[in-house]
Parts: sequence; C-alpha cells; structure tokens
Amino acid sequence: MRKLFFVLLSLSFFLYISCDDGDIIIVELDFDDTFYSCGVNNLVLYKTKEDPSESLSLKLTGVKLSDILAVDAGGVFEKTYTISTSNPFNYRTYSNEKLPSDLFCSDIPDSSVTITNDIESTSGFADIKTVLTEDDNDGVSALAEDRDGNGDPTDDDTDGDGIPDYIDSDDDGDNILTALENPDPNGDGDYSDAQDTDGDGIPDYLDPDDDGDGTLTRDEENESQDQNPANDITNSDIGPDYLNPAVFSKVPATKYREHSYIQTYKVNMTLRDIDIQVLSADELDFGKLENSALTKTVKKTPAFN
Ligand SMILES: [Ca+2]
Ligand SMILES: [Ca+2]
Ligand SMILES: [Ca+2]
Ligand SMILES: [Ca+2]
Repeated sequence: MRKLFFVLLSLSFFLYISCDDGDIIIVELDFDDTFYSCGVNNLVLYKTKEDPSESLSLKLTGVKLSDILAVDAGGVFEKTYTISTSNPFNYRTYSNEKLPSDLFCSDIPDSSVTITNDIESTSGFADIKTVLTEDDNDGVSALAEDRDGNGDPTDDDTDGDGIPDYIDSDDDGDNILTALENPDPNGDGDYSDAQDTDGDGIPDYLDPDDDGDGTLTRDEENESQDQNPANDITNSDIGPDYLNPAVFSKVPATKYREHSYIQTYKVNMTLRDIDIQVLSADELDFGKLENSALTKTVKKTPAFN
C-alpha cells in the first residue's frame, strides 16, 4: 500500500506519495493561511487553491458557525473536535483549472467540477479557538480606556451609562462622540494633548461640560433637540454653543444618542494527528477563518440618566 503524509513547513506543506516502486512524488500544497466556512446545519471549513486545483476541508456534522462563536465571558471559545466518519477531513484534487468560490457551499455539487483524487482522514483532532475583540474605534485605544489600569477594561465607565469606556463611543455621555472631541489630535497614541476647551485639565471627551459654563454639553441644544449639540450654533464665529462659554442657556437633553461598537471574532484552527492509511500529519496549522459574519456592528442606546 502506498503511503502519504503531510509535513508542515511554514505556511506551505507538501504531500509525499511513496509508490510501491519506490518513487516518491512530492506535491506542494501551498494553500493560503486563511480558510472559509459554509453550511447551515453542518459546518464545512475549507480552503481551495488553483494551479493545480486542490482543496482541504473538514466537515463538522451538527455544528453551526454560531457554535464556534459562542465565546465565554472572557471572550474566548476553545474546543477540540474529533475527526471521524461523521467529521471527515478531505484532501481533494480536481481536473478543473478553476474552482467555483462556493465549492463547498451548494447543496447540489457543481456538475462541472471533477474530483480526480479524494483522500479522507477519519481520525485526528481539530482544535478551534475563537477570540472576540470589541472596540468602539473612538480614537482612544482599548488599553488607554482601561482608565484605572487594572487590566480589566470592563470596570471603567466614565459616564455610568452601563457601557464601559472601551466600547462606549461617547465616553462622557455628552452626546458628542469621543472621536469628534479630538482625544488625540496628532494621532500619536499620547492623549496628554487631548482637546480641553475650558482648560480644566479634563479633556473634552471625558468632560460633560466642555466649555465650563455650568451648562452640561448635552443640554446645550438651543436650536434642535436631536441628541447632537454640535448643530446648535448661536454665534457662527465661535462655533457650537457647547464650546462657547458665552452661551449657556439650557435645553435639557432627554435621551442619549445611539451608540455603536464593532465585534470581531478571530477563529483559528489547528489539525492534529491526521493519520489514516494514506494521510498523516502531526500538526497542521489550518490558519484563520475569513467570513463576513465574523465582524458585527452592535448598536444600542443606553437608558438615560
Ligand atoms: Ca459609558
Ligand atoms: Ca463625548
Ligand atoms: Ca475640560
Ligand atoms: Ca457647557
């Protein structure tokens, strides 16, 4: 019986085919370090390449994409799936010069695709690790938004609206987005030069009364009550009333503006101990999952207080 085995070398690896006559055929499997997913009730994790056309795929029966995104409170999901007859790993070659992008996504196989080799492994393990990161992209790094520096950014909530600063796009709750309050004017990651209109030592993005006139910024909505004090301008030479200490008439805000932040799931998979008859590999770094569903925008409007 001929034997095949994988050897991982950096991000490319080789398939060695040892024939009975002693000849060794080496096929380079220079796949990208990214992979894709398909399936509603069964998850297929796969990667394809062309010239020559090949695919690697792992089918996880009864697993949904949402299952591997179910991170714990620390933002991590880790699970080892056993490769088996119901969770097979396949290496395939094709006679087609080009492969359809949805090769593993259609219920009915594409009749134009011709498989020339199909090598299946039904043992081994697939280690999947998912890490969720969340950021408000407000111009202040999540590290800096861990204001007390205790390593836990979830316990820092400047405006007390229930949304911690690292995912709060309006940190001081004044209805002016942090990104618009110049927290880092020259973009060097040093926030000591943050805009501080009233010079009280509290930068505008953390100061609920930016011009220090005694009227909260969020309540300086003299013209339009739309949770946006930036468009209330009594003196166009000075600018918005919330940055003009000479104007301090109060039109109380009644709610916060809508907040949004980005969730990004990074999914990596490593295959281990693939070793069935014609295929063996101690460890195969399958790479990082690419899927538009891994980035989500979360929108919420906090309760007004
Ligand atoms: Ca907050
Ligand atoms: Ca603000
Ligand atoms: Ca200030
Ligand atoms: Ca003010």
